[in-house]
Amino acid sequence: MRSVTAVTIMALCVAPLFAQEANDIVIDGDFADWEAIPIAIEDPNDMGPGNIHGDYKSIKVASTDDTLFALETVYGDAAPADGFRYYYHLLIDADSDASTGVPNDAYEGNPTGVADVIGSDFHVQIGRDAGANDGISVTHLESQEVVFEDFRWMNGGDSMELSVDFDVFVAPAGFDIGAIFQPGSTIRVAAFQEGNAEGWGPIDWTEPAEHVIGRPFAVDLHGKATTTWGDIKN
Ligand SMILES: [Ca+2]
Ligand SMILES: [Ca+2]
Ligand SMILES: [Ca+2]
Ligand SMILES: [Ca+2]
Repeated sequence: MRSVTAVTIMALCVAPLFAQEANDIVIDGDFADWEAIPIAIEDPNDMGPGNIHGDYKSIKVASTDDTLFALETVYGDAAPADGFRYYYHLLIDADSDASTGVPNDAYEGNPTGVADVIGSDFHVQIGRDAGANDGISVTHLESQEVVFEDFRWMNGGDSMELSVDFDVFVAPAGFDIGAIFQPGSTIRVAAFQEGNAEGWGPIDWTEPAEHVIGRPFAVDLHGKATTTWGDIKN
């Protein structure tokens, strides 16, 4: 005959492995809050040995209905204070439409090598010059208008985390692409880093990933069933 304690222990053993949701992310330089969020973009160690700090390794993306979060990771130290300039750009295809915005198959007249081209409507830049901030900004790309500055971000080791409210992503007059960043709508995200660690040499481009605004992500119940964080909360 089972005791109440035994039943309780059994219940604990089959308890779901809870994933973090974007609501739990804090921009504090501690990246433990990202552990359960899957990598959206992986990029190879494809820069020269002098530019490991500007060499993208992976990107995670998360969102609530009103805020975008990202964790950008490189092969060296993210945004280091080493005397060089680094410009990490998260590209946002806000309408998931390659025919609007600026395509990322070419940059300043040169092919980028990106295979799955997006039409970036905005970018979210972390700019660094000798360890000082040099443009922590959201830019509307077709107009080149900076629409927001000084969003929250923190770096530490190989990573940096950031958050930007969706309501700052406003296209200037004449560049309207309709309703964007609605809960449940799909955006595409990619990235590039340009800097002078190797004399404004190779630029690191990544392939894109899709992200659904505010979507709860799958939680694996020890392989027995799959549910979502949203289901669990209900
Ligand atoms: Ca954090
Ligand atoms: Ca890379
Ligand atoms: Ca677009
Ligand atoms: Ca790359």
